[in-house]
Amino acid sequence: MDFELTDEQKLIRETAREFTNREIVDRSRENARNHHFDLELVAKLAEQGYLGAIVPREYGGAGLDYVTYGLIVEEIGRGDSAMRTVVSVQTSLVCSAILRWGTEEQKRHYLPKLCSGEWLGCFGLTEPDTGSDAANQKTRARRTDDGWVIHGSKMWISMGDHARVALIFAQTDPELAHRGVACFLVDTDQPGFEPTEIHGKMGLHASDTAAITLDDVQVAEDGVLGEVGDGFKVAMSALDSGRYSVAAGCVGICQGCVDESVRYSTEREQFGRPIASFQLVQAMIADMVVKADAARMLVWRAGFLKDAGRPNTTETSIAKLFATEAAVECANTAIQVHGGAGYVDDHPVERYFRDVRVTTLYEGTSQIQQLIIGRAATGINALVPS
Ligand code: COS
Repeated sequence: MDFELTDEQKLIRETAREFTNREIVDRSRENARNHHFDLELVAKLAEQGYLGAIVPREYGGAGLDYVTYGLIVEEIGRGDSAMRTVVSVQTSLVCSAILRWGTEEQKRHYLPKLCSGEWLGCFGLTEPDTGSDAANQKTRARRTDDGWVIHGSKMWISMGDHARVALIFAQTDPELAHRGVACFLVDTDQPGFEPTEIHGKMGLHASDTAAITLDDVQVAEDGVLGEVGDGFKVAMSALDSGRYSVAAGCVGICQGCVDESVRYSTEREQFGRPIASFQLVQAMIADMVVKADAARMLVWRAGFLKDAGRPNTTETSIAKLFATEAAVECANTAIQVHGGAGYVDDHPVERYFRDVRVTTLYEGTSQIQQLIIGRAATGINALVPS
């Protein structure tokens, strides 16, 4: 399995594995039970360099490649998807967008603070009425004498309640459709920026998920990320990184399901022997092993392409589609292996099952990934009426 990985990558993976086992695994159940967004643990992630892994050192990051970043995210995803979400949003959605589209001044202003964890960031693309159809932003930005004023609302925003800086996508000219969208770096202390925590989620109880209203929030002229009109591309390119990160986290869930199921089935006895000795149980475990391996290979491929600077949007969607669906199935199967014991949170599989469900929804549903893959395969954009 480790072909192509360098010694350094293996070492970094081992360190992330030990860190996850030592710092994350034990806290994850209590944090989920208490709906606790664990800022202390976020600080430890930052200390390890996991919040800006792909950001060059000159901007305060760890300067790692995408494959290595994926290995780290897999380990954290095995430990706790709520913490993995922090890493994905901060690194892939926020830092990667600033790195790719920011001016030198913006990079120097934001990236060191985001990498050190001093500031958290959030990614405000989704709105109450704008999910898959991301170009159709209802949030409006209008020019003023010295900048912009933003009005609208955002929905399902991870870290919306704790972020110090928010990337907010808004329409500047509805006639231009996606070419009128701009991305703004919004200071969340600004009057009119109001996050509200969303309650009642199925999973990710230890994650901060918020709705945000923007009531004429002011942004200075230099608060635009990229050019006005580039906003949709900023979002799509950030999602190329975000989807990769979600996929890597889901490889971690698949692997966690394998590990927990092997452990439980070799200890648990029925009919006078460990249940792991029954062929039907082995079939379930084999199915999870195959899914974990296949998902990992797809994530690695996407990572290699990113590191080589080659186009990877389709391969990233393939990895995201496969890994998230595989993780949903693995979590379900792992509970089956555990029987009644898997139905309570004494075992991580209960949390895997609840936490994994959102991964086929956020950062582009499975159906959006299928459209992207189908478009690449056929050359036909199913979203454009023929
Ligand atoms: N990187 C950079 N630019 C990209 C891009 C990418 N990965 N993908 C598309 N673009 C650009 C295109 O090149 C095109 O540019 P031009 O205006 O110069 O032609 C523009 O963006 C529009 O692209 P496209 O025609 O592909 O857009 P569509 O509206 O057909 O499709 C989908 C867009 C459906 C793929 C998109 O809306 C999407 O991903 N939706 C899901 C949104 C999502 O994931 N939301 C969850 C957010 S949770 S954080």
